[in-house]
Amino acid sequence: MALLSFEKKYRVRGGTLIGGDLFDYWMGPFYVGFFGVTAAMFSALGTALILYGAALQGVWNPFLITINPPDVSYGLSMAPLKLGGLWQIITVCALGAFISWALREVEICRKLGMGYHVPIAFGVAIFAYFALVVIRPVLLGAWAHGFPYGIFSHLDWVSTTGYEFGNFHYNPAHMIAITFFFTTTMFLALHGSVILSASNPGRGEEMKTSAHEDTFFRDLLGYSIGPLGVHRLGLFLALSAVVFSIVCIVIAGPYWTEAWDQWWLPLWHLVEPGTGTPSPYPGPGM
Ligand code: 07D
Ligand code: 07D
Repeated sequence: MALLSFEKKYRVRGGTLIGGDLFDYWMGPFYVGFFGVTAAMFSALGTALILYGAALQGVWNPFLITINPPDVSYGLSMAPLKLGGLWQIITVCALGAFISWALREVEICRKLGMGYHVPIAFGVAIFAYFALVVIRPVLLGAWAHGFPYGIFSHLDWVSTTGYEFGNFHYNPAHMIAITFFFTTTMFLALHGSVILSASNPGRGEEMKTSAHEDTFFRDLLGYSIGPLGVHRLGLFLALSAVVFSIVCIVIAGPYWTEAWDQWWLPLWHLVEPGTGTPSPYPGPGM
């Protein structure tokens, strides 16, 4: 079915979560919906407040604009606008915009009678942001632990927070998250390349289908996960990467306050577990 007539067939009323027919229409190719309107409002307010913060800061270089969270002395209370209050309101706007966007995705899924995989996947990313700017700061007792909103300043936060725990690479959940991220890119490269190799042949050559793709991997590895399975696996790997990222940052501070390499020492019997004193006997392999 041609794309335009397809769109006509599936652009139907209904499936909204709230407000019935209100905003149940399209603007050009975009579905509006109640949550499209709230997303636009939250983004506009958040962006305006970032620009206001930039004006207060007197800096217009996009790399250097930064909206910082309040000082640790404000704990979990509201701070004055110019001393972190802006960061607090922008955080609400960001969460409002991201959640609206996810709910707009849900409405589109409902209209099309599709599964909710896309909004669920985006929901996991939103949860990572929520963990960084709400869950961890609340567990640590101050909004000051959220990250600043700036292109360079948020990199400084990642670096400083990492070094607060010595070598952050020794955080076990960070290791698992990184392994999932690396595996995701490797599997996406394998999937993308096998699809292109089969379905985008040279001029005059015949297009191959999933039978060839499956056979390639059976010849190579003895097993092919199949056309549906590879997408399940991809989604699982990508979401696991983010879930373990959430774990790695939420445990850093609320659960573990020392350098992360210390976490491993009892395991290798280099120190007496729980005492921090060197073990009288050498660990395995020493
Ligand atoms: C490609 C989809 C498109 C999205 C893009 C991002 C904005 C921000 C804001 C001027 C993959 C659009 C950016 C709207 C403009 C202002 C105030 C997604 C794609 C193109 N980071 N981060 C970037 C965000 C965190 C880290 C780039 C957001 C954590 C490191 C971009 C968030 C930690 C590096 C950016 C967020 C962290 C980056 C490219 C939210 C741990 C880089 C992002 C809301 C997760 C890289 C200069 C990208 C870079 C980079 C945005 C959170 C670490 C500016 C919106 C606190 C180490 N981050 N980031 O392509 O070049 O994502 O930085 O949580 O090296 Mg970041
Ligand atoms: C939070 C983004 C959410 C985005 C949303 C959408 C818009 C709209 C509009 C385009 C989670 C925003 C959308 C704004 C855009 C338009 C139109 C994603 C989020 C909702 N690390 N590390 C991670 C690696 C080191 C440290 C995660 C690698 C050092 C800290 C991941 C290395 C030290 C934190 C990761 C490395 C250190 C992390 C990030 C290598 C620093 C975190 C991915 C090879 C000295 C963060 C939850 C993620 C985390 C995190 C990877 C090194 C510190 C696993 C590969 C040793 C403090 N690191 N890291 O979570 O877990 O995405 O966040 O060296 O906080 Mg690390």
